Parts: sequence; C-alpha cells; structure tokens
Amino acid sequence: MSTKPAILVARAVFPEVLQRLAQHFDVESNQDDVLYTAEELAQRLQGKVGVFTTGSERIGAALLAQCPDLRICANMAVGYNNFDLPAMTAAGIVATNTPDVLTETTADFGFALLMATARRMAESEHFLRAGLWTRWSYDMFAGAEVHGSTLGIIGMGRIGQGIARRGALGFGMKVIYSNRKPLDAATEAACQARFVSKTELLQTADHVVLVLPYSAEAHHTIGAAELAMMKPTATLVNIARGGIVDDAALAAALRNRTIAAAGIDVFEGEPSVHPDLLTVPNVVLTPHIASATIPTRLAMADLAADNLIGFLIHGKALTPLNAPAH
Ligand code: 8YV
Repeated sequence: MSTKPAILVARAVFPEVLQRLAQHFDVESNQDDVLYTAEELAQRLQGKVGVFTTGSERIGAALLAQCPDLRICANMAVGYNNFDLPAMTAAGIVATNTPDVLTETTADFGFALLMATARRMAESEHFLRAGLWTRWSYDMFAGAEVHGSTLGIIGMGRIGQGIARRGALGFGMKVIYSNRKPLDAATEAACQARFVSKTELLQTADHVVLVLPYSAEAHHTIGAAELAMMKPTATLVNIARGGIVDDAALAAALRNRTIAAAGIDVFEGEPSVHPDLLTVPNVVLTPHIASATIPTRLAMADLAADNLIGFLIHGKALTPLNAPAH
C-alpha cells in the first residue's frame, strides 16, 4: 500500500503537472474532465488530504462536513468565489489561489477585449462572413476612439493596474478608477490613474472595464441604473466574474443603445449565456478565456501544485488565502 498522502485533482490538467504531483502524492485525477456533481466530489474526496480545484468546484460547509481528512484546497485561479472561505477556515482547511502568474496575460486580454469592442471587430467579422460586404462606405462599422479616450477601471487590483498601465502608457488614455480604497501615491503614479467615485467613473468614462473580485456586495455592480449613467457612446468590458453585471439588463441596454457596445468574457450562470446577449449584435462574447495562454495556464497549474506540495510535504503553502488555527 502507498505511504504517500492521497490527493484529488478534480479537473483535467497538464500531464507534466500530474507527473510532478505523483512524485509526492497518491493522485486520483480526472483527465476525462467530466464535471463532478457535489455528491461525487464528496465521495472522491474520501481519504484525500488535498484537492486541486478550478472555478467549477464549489467548496463549502456541507462538502467539508463530509470530508474529515481534507486539509487543503488549491484553486487553479486567482478568483476564489467557488470557495466559502469562512467555512473553510472554520473547518481548519487551508485555501490557496494563483495570484501574480496570470496578471499580465489577463490584462492583455482585457485590453484586447476593450479594443475589439470599441472597434466593433466581432460585429464586422460576422457581417463579412455572412457575405454582406459589397462596398466600402465612409461610416461602415465606425467605432469608438481608444487612444486618448477616458478609461474607467472598476476594481484596481493587480490586473486593473496592468490594464491602466497599458491604457496610459501605450494609448495615451486618461485613466480613472474606482476601488474600495485609493491606491498608494506611488502605485497611482505608475498607473497614471486618478481615484474617482463609481458614479463619476460611469458618467465620464468612454470605456469601462470591470476587474473587481466577486462578492455578495459586488453582485450586479452594473445593472440598469448604472448602465443608464454611462455615455451612449461608451463601452463596457467584463473580465471579472459573472454576476458582477446584470446580463439581462446589459442585453437590454445594448439593444436600446443605452451604451454603444460591450465585451464580455464571464457570465451569470456560465457556461450558460443569457439568450438575449446572443442576439444583440453590438457585443463581443468570449468563453472565460482571459488567462488562457499555455505558459500562463501552466504557471497557474504549477502554482496550485506547488501549494499542495508546499503545504502537505513541507508544511507551508506558497499563496494561502487563510490561516486556519488547526
Ligand atoms: C481561470 C479566472 O481560468 O483565475 C481566475 O480567477 O477566472 C481564470 O483565470 C478560471 O477561474 C478557472 O479556474
């Protein structure tokens, strides 16, 4: 019988990461990538001391009560709204995430989505593919200016700061941001960003980008009232989490031209997408891929693995989210 500690890797992952984990652990993996139900996850966690999760595995009090051996959940994501952190701390379970390794890649994507949205890339490509392009015209798919415009960032953490730097230094944008609290002066200066209220941001930004973590308070940060505050020429990008935007209200605002366009990578109830978003033309839709480059996904998987090895073998997680007492 193996003397190695037993862990579960709950989703398919890079084979080299599995091999590295197998040097330290007795690994049960899910390379078929069939999503576990809550019951199946609890059953597979019997006898396991650690679990490698992604955003699709919910870890809460009911599950933890069924898994007495579990000591650590390592999420392959910087966001951790799939974790009930207070319940994990109360149960003595260490939670970890993957900060830093995805910051620049995710900021690249946020900026790409902003540009695709402002310059109507998806809408015009659909037009071309449909064989509707018969001649040039002076205002065909005229979009919004990016360079020199006002960029409003809601949620100024690491990724928000990366988007601010791209906008200010690369595109000469005026950057404003709203956040729980202002950044320190040095960080503000590096991002060339100015702290404003959410209302001022919504009323004055030409492009609004959402990069805040999901929490109950952040639910529907952007709903009908907020969309109505935005300029009719403005665009909205959500690379944060589904639920931060009221997707039904957004679809209505896009249809009524309350705002000009949106770029959305994360959805309420994803992978389901609100059917109205699928029928409005002025939206760029992507399937939660902001961190999706192979080097970044590998770095995320490696960090999640290193958290399991660090804690279970060497007694210390690298990027813990909590510090349970036992
Ligand atoms: C992940 C993300 O790909 O890191 C995050 O918070 O949203 C993405 O980078 C996704 O959560 C899967 O774990």
